Amino acid sequence: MRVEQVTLRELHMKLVAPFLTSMETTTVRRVLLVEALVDGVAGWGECVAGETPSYSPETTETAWHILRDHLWPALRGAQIRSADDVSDLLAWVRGHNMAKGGLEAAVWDAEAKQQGVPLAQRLGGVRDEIASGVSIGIKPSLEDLWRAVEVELEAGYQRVKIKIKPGYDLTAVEFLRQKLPAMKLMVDANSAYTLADRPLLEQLDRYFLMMIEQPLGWDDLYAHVRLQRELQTPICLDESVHTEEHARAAIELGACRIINIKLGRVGGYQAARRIHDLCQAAGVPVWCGGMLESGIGRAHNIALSTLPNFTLPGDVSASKRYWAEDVIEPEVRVSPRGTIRVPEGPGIGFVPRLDLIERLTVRRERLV
Ligand code: OSB
Ligand code: MG
Repeated sequence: MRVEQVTLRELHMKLVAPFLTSMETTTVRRVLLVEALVDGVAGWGECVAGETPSYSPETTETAWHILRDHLWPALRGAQIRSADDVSDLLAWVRGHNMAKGGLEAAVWDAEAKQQGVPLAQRLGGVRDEIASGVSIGIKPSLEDLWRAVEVELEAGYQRVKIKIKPGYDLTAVEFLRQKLPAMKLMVDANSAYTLADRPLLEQLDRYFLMMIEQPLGWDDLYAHVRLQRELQTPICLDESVHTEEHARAAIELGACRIINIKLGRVGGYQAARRIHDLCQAAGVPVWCGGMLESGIGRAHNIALSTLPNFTLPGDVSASKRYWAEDVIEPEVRVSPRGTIRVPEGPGIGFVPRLDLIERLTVRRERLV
């Protein structure tokens, strides 16, 4: 196989509602799509880097630069046996996992399309539907939060994750627990706390949360080890796990009991699958996180979530929660049981809407 050309596109996509975390508010996503032409077959990937470097050091802007000036030159002209070879060719670049992940994913889609099989099957997936949960941003009031939770439970979602930050944590959790004592509930702090907040974090233990996601420093495994020792509730790491080595360290040191896997954060399917396998062997369940993706990234998240150790509902939810119109056909839909059917068509199994993609594109570059 040879990757003949790559087209980068930046799309501006307005969310149906602003998304608030402990770090920032996102209103318009700068979506970076990667189209790879592999032996005449087009595959699509999405680089999930954010508009600002608040979640990870990468942004849409840095990813574009790294893709064009460093990753593509490393792949150009190379003869590869399979999409699994791509990450090795890109490994000399330190970090920039989201840029790598977008490019690698496009080649995986193209390869599965060439073979005429669903990407999920090519990856070793074992499910024909995945369990879907939602991530609910920080709301201006508890009443607004409750309204948002009600809507999602009504729609059938299997678990609710709420974003928390100092001053919007215990009260929000206690409020929801009083309303629904048995709801599958978890919180995500996006690194908003430090070990000095231990008394407060220990109080969260009273609410039977499924897990507390990334409470402490984005790159601080050791602080999480110390916190997990004191907590009954499992810690789930997101930001702190960028590589298989981090995952191994986190598990062996006891920094977490659950890992959120994001294709972008770990640099693509090769790393994601290795982390998945490592966690499975260690008895650590994983789930698939989200990055406010367009339909292209969402489709890849569905494929990834079919692997056997993705045993917890992820943050992969319906297109309409994010977009008035999504860039794939059909859009991602969620059943009343809170599940998403894995498509049976080749590759990602959703068709890119080229007309809409064209309309939303603000920047395009063809790399040959
Ligand atoms: O921490 O999981 C996160 C969105 C952007 C950046 C980081 C995170 C999130 C989410 C939303 O929680 C997940 C989604 O619905 O796509
Ligand atoms: Mg998170």
